Amino acid sequence: MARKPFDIEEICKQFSIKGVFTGYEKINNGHINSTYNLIFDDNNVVAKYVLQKINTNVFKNPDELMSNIVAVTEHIRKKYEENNVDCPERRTLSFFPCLDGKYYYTDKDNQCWRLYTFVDYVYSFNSIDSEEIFYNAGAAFGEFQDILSDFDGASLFETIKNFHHTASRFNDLKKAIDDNKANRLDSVKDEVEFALQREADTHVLVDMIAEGKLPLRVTHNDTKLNNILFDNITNKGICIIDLDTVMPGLSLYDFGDSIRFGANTAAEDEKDVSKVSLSLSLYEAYVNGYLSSAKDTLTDLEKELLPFGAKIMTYECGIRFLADYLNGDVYFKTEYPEHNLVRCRTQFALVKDMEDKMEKMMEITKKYC
Ligand code: ADP
Ligand code: GN1
Ligand code: MG
Repeated sequence: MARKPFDIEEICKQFSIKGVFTGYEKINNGHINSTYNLIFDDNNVVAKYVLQKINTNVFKNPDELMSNIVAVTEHIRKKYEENNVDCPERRTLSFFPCLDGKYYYTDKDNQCWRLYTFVDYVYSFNSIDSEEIFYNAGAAFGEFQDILSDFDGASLFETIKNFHHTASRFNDLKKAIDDNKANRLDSVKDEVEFALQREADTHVLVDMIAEGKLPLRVTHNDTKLNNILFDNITNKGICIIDLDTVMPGLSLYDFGDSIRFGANTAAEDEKDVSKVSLSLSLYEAYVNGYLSSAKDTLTDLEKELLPFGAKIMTYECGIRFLADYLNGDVYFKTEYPEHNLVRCRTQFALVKDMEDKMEKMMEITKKYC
């Protein structure tokens, strides 16, 4: 564990928290923010917090971002308290205001920081092969959507414009192809062809929203497995984190993104694409878990489109990685020059496998509707 880095200690002093800072640990899970677990000594009792540097290149308006997050977490906490659910304080994050009352602190280098409760006795996954845990993940995201069903979506700011507007993401890719900023186009001809062949798919959901066929709900929009904290003892998903993109959206986005990440037999950045496939048993476990808590809320059309949601979210993520590769890796954190391309290839391999398994996915889904 690292000891007392000057800047982190200084930042913590801006928030009203008790105890003496003793050390921190960097968490390297996400692609966007920078996260640190902090350890404090509060009269010989260990107190833990999470400090996160907000990526303001991605989230350009931290006031709007934090306003969304504080409102959503307060709503969730209140609901659990009203229903007398055990340990409501472990079931959603609590953010600390800093001395000027804002929920983030801007340091001298113009970096924005937020501080919130560390949830103890939990674990999170970057990959999974347990159907039971993936069932629990589905149940947790289904419950998250359910608990926000009476939250007024109109009060939320759009923290990233057109975040899951797949047709708009497709246009971003076309622009990245035209600009060819990083001079990498020649090396990605196959991937570009794969993406362009599926343009028609990019309009399906946005057209249905425009026609009023699919309801906008308050959704998480980034339902990766590592955005759930699982309780050490019960193995249930106890707390949904990474709330930056909670906005009005489709249930299909949340369902689809979970499948994209969690039901892949390989990691998102596996270099050997022959290892990539959709695990039908994990798919089934998630559908079962998700529908166990969200079945009564979803319309028939939403349920019918769940398999397509999984495919389109995987495709969308693939084109975002490809566009970022062409743009010179300006959005997602990368560890080596081809990282975004490797990620794009796994996503496209998974899309292909889902296309081959689409009928099977539809059959499985029907069983739980
Ligand atoms: P990013 O936006 O970079 O994905 P996250 O908010 O998802 O950042 O946090 C990254 C990781 O840090 C999570 O996957 C989880 O393992 C851990 N983490 C984040 N917040 C907490 C918390 N409050 N309690 C315990 N662990 C946490
Ligand atoms: C990012 O922050 P993180 O790592 O949970 C991204 C998601 C992508 C995901 C791909 C705000 O999620 O949209 O699906 O990477 N988040 C943002 O792994 O762009
Ligand atoms: Mg995350």
